[in-house]
Amino acid sequence: MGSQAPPPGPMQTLIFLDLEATGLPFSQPKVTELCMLAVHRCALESSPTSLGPQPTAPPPPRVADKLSLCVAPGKACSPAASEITGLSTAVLVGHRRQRFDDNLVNLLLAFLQRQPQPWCLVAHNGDRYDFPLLQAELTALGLASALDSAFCVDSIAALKALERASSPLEHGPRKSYSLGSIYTRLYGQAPADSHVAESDVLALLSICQWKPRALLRWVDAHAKPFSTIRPMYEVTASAGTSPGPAAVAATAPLTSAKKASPSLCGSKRPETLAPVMVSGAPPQEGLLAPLGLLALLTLAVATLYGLFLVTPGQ
Ligand code: DCM
Ligand code: MG
Repeated sequence: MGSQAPPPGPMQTLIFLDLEATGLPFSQPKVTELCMLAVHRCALESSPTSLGPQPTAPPPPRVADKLSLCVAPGKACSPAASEITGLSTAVLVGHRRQRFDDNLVNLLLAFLQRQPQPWCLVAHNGDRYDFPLLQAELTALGLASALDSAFCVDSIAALKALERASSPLEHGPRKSYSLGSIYTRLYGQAPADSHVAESDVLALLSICQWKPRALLRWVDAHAKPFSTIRPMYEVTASAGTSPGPAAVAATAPLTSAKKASPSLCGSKRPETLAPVMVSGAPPQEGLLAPLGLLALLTLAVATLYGLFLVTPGQ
């Protein structure tokens, strides 16, 4: 947002968002599951503040809209992503799930348009993962500005601020700000079904209900336009509704972001990098031809030398 842009004013709807995908940012992931849960700010304004050292997780607001979709990613899931999410490309295709296409974007927009504006997307580690990934999927469809009227905040930053404000004198060991760790710290038990988009969204909503009015104040002060989010990786926009694998020409990542390190995000570990292939051929293939030639030459020289030795008169 430029310095002239007017402040957006209080966010009317908070859209809690979680994406599951084929892997971590350096693998240029594609979405496998998306969940959005929309609540009006009044639901949080009237939500009771959690009391005591170990409150129980508050129930979600009775009035909330929810959209949860599985998506065929069009590329393989990493083993780690499949393991934690329970989703694989084969299963998603087997269940005839559709790609992240313009129908899905229309569905998202129709869902958003039912909510009073301004809308603020809230995602845990959203600045490094969910927002740039969503922007990459939109950009691949040539719809980079589809969510330009939305705002967004990362709940990791929000919860850090809220926890620090609640115990400013605490100087313990570095805390983890993974969704599971915050939830467990606040409510004394682990959230259910981590890495299922809907469950993660519900856990996210719960931690945001810990101090709901302080959270709203923080969101109003820190909401930034979604248009400021750069795609996670460079994509060539495709025309048409269902891009095949070739239509999304992913190149170098635009952000150095990765899903938060273990200290920030508990179980989130970077994957091992796949070996780099040059022009589609394994790197050792190029060495085999000269080595073979060398071996043949050595054999020929040795044979000639042997013949020379056994030739009578030499
Ligand atoms: N992810 C991963 N490996 C991890 C953690 C996460 O590949 N160890 C990817 C796949 C998940 C996505 O990040 O679908 C989103 O993670 P989360 O479920 O925490 O939102
Ligand atoms: Mg998740």
